[in-house]
Amino acid sequence: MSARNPEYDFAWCPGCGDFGVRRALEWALEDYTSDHEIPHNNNVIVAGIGCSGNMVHLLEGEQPFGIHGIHGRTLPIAFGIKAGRPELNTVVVAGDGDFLSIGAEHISPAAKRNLDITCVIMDNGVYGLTKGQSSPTTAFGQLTSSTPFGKIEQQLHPLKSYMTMGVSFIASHYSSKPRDLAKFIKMGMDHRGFSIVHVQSPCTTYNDTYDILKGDRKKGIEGTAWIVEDDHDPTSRQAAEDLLERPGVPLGLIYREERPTLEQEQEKVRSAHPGSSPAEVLETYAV
Ligand SMILES: Cc1ncc(C[n+]2csc(CCOP(=O)(O)OP(=O)(O)O)c2C)c(N)n1
Ligand code: SF4
Ligand SMILES: [Mg+2]
Repeated sequence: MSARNPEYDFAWCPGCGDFGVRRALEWALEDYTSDHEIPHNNNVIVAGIGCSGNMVHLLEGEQPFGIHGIHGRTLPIAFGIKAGRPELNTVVVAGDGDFLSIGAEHISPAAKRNLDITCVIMDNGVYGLTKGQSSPTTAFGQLTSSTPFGKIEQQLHPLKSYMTMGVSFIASHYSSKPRDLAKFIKMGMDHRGFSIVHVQSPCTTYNDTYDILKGDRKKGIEGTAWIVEDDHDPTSRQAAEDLLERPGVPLGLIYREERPTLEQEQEKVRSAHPGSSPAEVLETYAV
């Protein structure tokens, strides 16, 4: 897909956080495309299945290539794209259910490979498209359509999980700040390696967390989102881990590590073993 389908009729609910993420992604793509002087269709968006996955059809302006894939399988699809066309700027867009539940098994291998892609994860703490079931990021005890007596599993901390799995770029942000969010998505695209921008993107229909995140003085609610201080050193693993021990939702760059990408490692092997035929390569397995 590289052009909009005029007959595509999906619409997000009014106030859905995904609108802000879409705006941010459009800005980030524009910046990346002009900075790197590449044509728009050198960007590829790989979408999961969920309200968030519809992002790929709803982007405004010049269209990147897009694949609306399989629930939970954005990362294998992105891996295939990079294997065939490593020069493409490949961006995964997926929801918390898609990425962190059915798709979770793919995160660690992609992180270990340092696959050079950017993931924009829209976390609304619920399965929006299928009508509000609990997801890994739903709070403990929360009532949802699949947990009518309260969720009995602990809530996942995605940012800590990403750190543990060895993701080389981790940012956390919020859909209501699209300008700032765009900067972090662009930084993720510029980062050579596996980057995740984890975005709080509230679902106004099944899990409206705007007040919880922003706070509301009149209702006596203190916001849980806080901006990462300028003196945070994202290159320090210890500093990132300490930061993630603080309660609430940090907004900013948590961690960044420069290390070779999968492609660079493959290149090292290729140049050390030039011209090996498939038969020669298979022979090495027999030893
Ligand atoms: C293999 C498979 N399992 C389950 C589904 C049903 N399904 C579609 S979307 C979805 C959950 C979506 O939640 P999330 O990824 O958080 O996206 P959101 O709608 O909240 O943006 C599920 C379970 C499916 N389409 N395919
Ligand atoms: S159900 Fe929730 S996530 Fe889906 S479009 Fe509506 S507000 Fe957005
Ligand atoms: Mg969701």
